[in-house]
Amino acid sequence: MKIIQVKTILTSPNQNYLFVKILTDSGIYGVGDASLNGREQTVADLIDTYLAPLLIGRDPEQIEDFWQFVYRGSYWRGGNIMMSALCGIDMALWDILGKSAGKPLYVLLGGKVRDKVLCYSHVLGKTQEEKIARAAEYVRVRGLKVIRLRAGLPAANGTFKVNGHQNGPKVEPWTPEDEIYNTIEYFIRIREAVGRDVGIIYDLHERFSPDQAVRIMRKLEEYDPFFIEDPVAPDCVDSLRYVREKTAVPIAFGELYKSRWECLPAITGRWVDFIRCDIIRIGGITEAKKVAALAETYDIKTAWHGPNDVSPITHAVNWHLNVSEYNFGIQEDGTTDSLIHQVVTGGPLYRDGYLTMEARPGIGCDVDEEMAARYPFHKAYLPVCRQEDGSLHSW
Ligand code: CS2
Ligand code: MG
Repeated sequence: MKIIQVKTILTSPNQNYLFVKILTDSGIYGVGDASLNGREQTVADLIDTYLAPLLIGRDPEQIEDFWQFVYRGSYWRGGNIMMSALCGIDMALWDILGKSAGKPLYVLLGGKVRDKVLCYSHVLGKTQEEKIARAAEYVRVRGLKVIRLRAGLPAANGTFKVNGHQNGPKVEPWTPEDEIYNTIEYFIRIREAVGRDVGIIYDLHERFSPDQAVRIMRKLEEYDPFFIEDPVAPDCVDSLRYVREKTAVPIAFGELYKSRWECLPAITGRWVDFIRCDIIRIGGITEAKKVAALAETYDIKTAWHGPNDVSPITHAVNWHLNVSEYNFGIQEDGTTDSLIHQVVTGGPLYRDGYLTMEARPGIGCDVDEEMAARYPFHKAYLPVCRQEDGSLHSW
């Protein structure tokens, strides 16, 4: 089998996505997700200009070799653009392998070790009051066992939108003292609303300094968070260690990591309880199985990033990893946006607190190119945060 064509597909059903389709001379093709919110066009250009020509004529079954060839062979290693591009290709190659073997991806990864994939959903709503009411409803009506929250300053009008703006980033205010207070108050009210048996996750979105994160987490200890997500920025590894040493709250970390080497101190130091890389950002399935194996070695569970700005293809890959990994912890469920399901078919669906998926050979998804063309891509920016004095802060 030989690769004969590599296509990139940009589309925007409510949200921008980038897909990779790799065609072979056998008639089998594979699809992958290379979406990088706010930088989709750049990733597509990298694939079209540099990587696609390297794939033509290659054996699609040499997945590991191509990964190493791109990662090490280009001398300039990694980064978000390169790893997202590599992921789109990596997923498409695994998809081809599964289809040609007639086996679902999870079988290629070692087979099922569980029947159910526990997931958590983000509680949406404009105001805190609305979110508190919704949280209780999610549990009662939708059967969620674990929910996730993020306060969002009232001044920011509840916005934490990921499908950004076309003419430049929207500026959101950031007042840490208000946010610390809000987070603590909001968490306690949610705990009262849903009771003791529901898991509550809180996303701090890498926005706090280590001492601010510790202040929040210590106050929340007695309210039993399932975990606190991304308390500090990943740039300085000592920040995470500082937080870990000062609080007993479980920590999940890693949606901004770009490789297994970036995860390494957090794993070997046991500074996290859950590793939650975004598998697009670390270069796909080939790298995710290595991160999972490293984490297993240190008794750390996985909680792969799964927002709605990655497509159902990635949600499906997450599901295949989840059912075949020994050290699976929980899965973020971002599968609810409906328009994308017109473009990508076959992804997992939410049911009663779990993600379920009908297994088919390969990843099990397909991209409808005609549908994708009906939702033309347009450049969009993620928001930025500025503090009261005008200075920029991590979003
Ligand atoms: C978030 C994401 O799902 C999450 O945990 O942190 O929504 C993140 O903000 C987006 O993926 C950014 O595009
Ligand atoms: Mg997050």
